[in-house]
Amino acid sequence: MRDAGYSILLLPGDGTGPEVVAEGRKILGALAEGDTARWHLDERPGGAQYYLAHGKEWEPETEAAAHTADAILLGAVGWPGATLPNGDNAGAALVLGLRQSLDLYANVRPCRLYPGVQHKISGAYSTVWSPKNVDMVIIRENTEDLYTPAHGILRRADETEVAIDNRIITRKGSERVIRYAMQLARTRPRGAPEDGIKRVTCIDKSNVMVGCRFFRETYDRLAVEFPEIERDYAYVDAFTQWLVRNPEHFNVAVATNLMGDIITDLASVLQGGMGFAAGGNIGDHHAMFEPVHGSAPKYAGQSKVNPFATFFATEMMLRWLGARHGDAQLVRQADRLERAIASVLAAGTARTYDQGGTVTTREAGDRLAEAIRRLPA
Ligand code: GGG
Repeated sequence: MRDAGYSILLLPGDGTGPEVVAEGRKILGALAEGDTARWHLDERPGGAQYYLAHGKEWEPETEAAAHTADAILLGAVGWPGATLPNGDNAGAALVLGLRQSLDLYANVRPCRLYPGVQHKISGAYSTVWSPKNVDMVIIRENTEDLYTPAHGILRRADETEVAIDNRIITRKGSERVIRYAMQLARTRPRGAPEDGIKRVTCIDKSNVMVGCRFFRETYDRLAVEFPEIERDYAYVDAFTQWLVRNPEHFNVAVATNLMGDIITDLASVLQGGMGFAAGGNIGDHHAMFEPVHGSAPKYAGQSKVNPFATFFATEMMLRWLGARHGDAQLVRQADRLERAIASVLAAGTARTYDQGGTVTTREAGDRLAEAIRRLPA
């Protein structure tokens, strides 16, 4: 452990972001009780609403703090009407900007249905989607593809005539995210729910696009280094139906950036909705954790949205920090947080509106904090 504890930067962002990050903060506080203080929190504003008020997305000191923090917990960004002069959404510096400047190349999105959570297909468990058969991690490449700023527009006589986004797929970007997926599959003891096999599915559109063909060739070349991992392939269009029909087949899946973004939103339906979907943006030296959902402006200020995605993001953050620094106590705290989350979800005592409940964001945080205190540090 670091002598001064780990520095965790909180970037609540916009809309409902500050509401869910406040609950994440509450949970970190409950974990720290009875344990020596292992982290210190540095919370700073920024995002689209900050841009509307101050003419900039964040202060230079906030960006600098992101580069020196041991880990970052982000809320959400985006606000209607907050647009930069170049047409980009204000607030993107905190998400897309940090993914690039900190080189957070693997976007890790677990998709697991916990007992007590209703998936969003029918509102009732079926034999197809149950906690037994939804337990996968989708890895999304996070720095290239259609997200690189290799784009432009052609304007003639004040009319936009053409808009072009170039899709960039590099050897380095593909290799490192595929290797990340293979290494993760090695560490997942249960493998795929269907058969326990440690399987990595390469998701692409290699029957049409050269970038995807290159991505799949890279997958095949690297797979040789991981003989214990079963190779598996899915064209992205077919994957969308298999994901819903046979989620138990999937253990770890790896995809390019935009496809990964789309399929993880779909996958979130199997885990109870976006209110449960957490993501880790991981690089070799930095990491940022976030609920996958956006700022949900229509719910802002109502203490209504589901904070569990932020709780899962917090758990991922503690686990990553613990592994990175060889800090077993931090890993135990991540385990404790996961057990507390599982117990509250199983008891059904923290259901927010999206789960058909009436519990507020704050009350859900209170219930989880109580559950944490019941478990030994
Ligand atoms: N919770 C983070 C957030 O607000 N994300 C919105 C966003 O800009 N996402 C872009 C992406 O993940 O592709």
